[in-house]
Amino acid sequence: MALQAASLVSSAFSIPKEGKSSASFKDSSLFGVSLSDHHAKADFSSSVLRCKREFHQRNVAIRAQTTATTSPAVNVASPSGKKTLRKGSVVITGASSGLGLATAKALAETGKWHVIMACRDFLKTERAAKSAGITKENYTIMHLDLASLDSVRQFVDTFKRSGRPLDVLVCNAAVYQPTAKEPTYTAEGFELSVGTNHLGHFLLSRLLLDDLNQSDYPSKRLIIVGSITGNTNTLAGNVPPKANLGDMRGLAGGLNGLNTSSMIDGGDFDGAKAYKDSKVCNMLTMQEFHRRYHEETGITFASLYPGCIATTGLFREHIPLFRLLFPPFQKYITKGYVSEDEAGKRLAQVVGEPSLTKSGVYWSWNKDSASFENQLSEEASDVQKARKVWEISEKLVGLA
Ligand code: LMG
Ligand code: NDP
Ligand code: PMR
Repeated sequence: MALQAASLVSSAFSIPKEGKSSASFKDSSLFGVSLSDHHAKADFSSSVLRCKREFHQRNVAIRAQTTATTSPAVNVASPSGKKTLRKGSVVITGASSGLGLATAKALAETGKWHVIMACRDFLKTERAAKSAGITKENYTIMHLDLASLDSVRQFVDTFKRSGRPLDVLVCNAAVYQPTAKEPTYTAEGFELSVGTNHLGHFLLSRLLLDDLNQSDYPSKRLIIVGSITGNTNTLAGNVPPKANLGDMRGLAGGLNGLNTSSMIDGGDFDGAKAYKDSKVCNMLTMQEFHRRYHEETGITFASLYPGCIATTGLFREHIPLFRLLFPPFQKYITKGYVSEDEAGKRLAQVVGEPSLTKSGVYWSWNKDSASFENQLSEEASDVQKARKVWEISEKLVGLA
């Protein structure tokens, strides 16, 4: 512990050495003091974005006329004869609890969205939707187990056959195994955290990209939930064990723990590190999507850190003492805490807000809950690493 604390303090002080040092601590306020003011930046960028969006909408209108699509018309006539935008159709993985459920609720409440809750436990999800008060006509549950690539393919099939359009895909589900001593594996034999959080979502979003592209909705988006803990340009990202993909020899070997390591960098298994590494992969994947497909498709690719939602099921495998102390620690000491409701509203903004259409952005929120474009760490914004993660991952999931 003493060693960990010492290394935390020393790494905290060495942060500014990293390339984009001005970004240090931007994600949060510490001890109640905001370390930088993002207001001006957020306001400025939103007006730029408005212009961009208007331009983009005109583009979409033109493209929509030339693209054959099975989606229902984007504008539907209301009883008064007035044309209004149809309901958006959004898939959210891991919507049975925590952030995913809160986002589903926030979107459903607007009456503008139909939420497809893509979950591994149907009954749990049904109960969760009911107790969150999401009304029947606003959601559909479809089975998806991200720890099985067969299940991912089956989900994609079922979704396509449902005839629903895909306007926004939110890759939100995750597992975190901070106390596991030995690795466990997905159906295909990938270490569970990276297998579920990254590889499952990688296949899902690759297979659904075309459906997103076919959508005639004014703003179509692919959102992958990232985190501050994968970003070593922040204090939180310097709490050991730190994310580090290294040369990715473990990933290239298939993370199977047999003839290769279960960790991306080839090291010994560490559940907390595997989770943080998986979040780095999520953030790199979002940017690689942006570089490869944004111009051609007009799809907005984004990731985010919604704040520290210290009460969710993510910490279910942590020791009881941690689960007891973590929420007050985040609430009163780091001030990084957000409620599930607030975090759900933040992700719902990234799904539907007209001001958040910029692609390739990692969104965060300041202490007044205003969104701003945050800086990723050097590793999480490394172009070569992003390409390498993409190329290795497509081999592992059978796309290349
Ligand atoms: C570890 O365990 C595992 O060992 C590791 O293998 C890995 O799995 C890891 O990342 C996952 O988890 C976690 C364990 C040790 O955590 C805990 O048990 C609890 C952590 C929660 C932090 C508790 C802080 C205690 C403070 C109590 C506050 C509650 C009351 C608030 C009420 C306020 C009323 C006004 O995790 C640790 O590493 C914890 C280390 C403990 C050090 C305690 C330090 C106090 C916090 C001070 C923060 C200051 C930051 C300093 C930096 C300043 C730089 C400018
Ligand atoms: P929860 O544990 O509450 O939610 C995780 C969801 O993922 C659950 O619905 C869970 O399903 C689902 N899930 C797990 N494994 C699979 C699988 N194999 N197939 C399908 N679904 C699966 O945690 P959070 O709400 O906190 O996490 C949501 C996202 O937010 C994650 O991406 C996390 O990394 C991110 N995040 C969380 C932060 C926090 O402070 N909590 C901070 C930053 C980012 P089930 O209900 O069946 O277990
Ligand atoms: Mg962290 C300074 C702010 C800050 C923020 C915003 C977080 C977020 N954390 C901060 C600081 C600290 N944390 C400090 C100073 C410590 C040492 C006491 C600390 C410890 C800590 C632990 C042990 N924090 C954790 C853990 C976890 O097990 C969580 C984790 O890393 O999961 C991968 C975690 C988190 N801290 C956060 C956030 C958002 C998490 C949840 C992880 C995530 O979803 O990415």
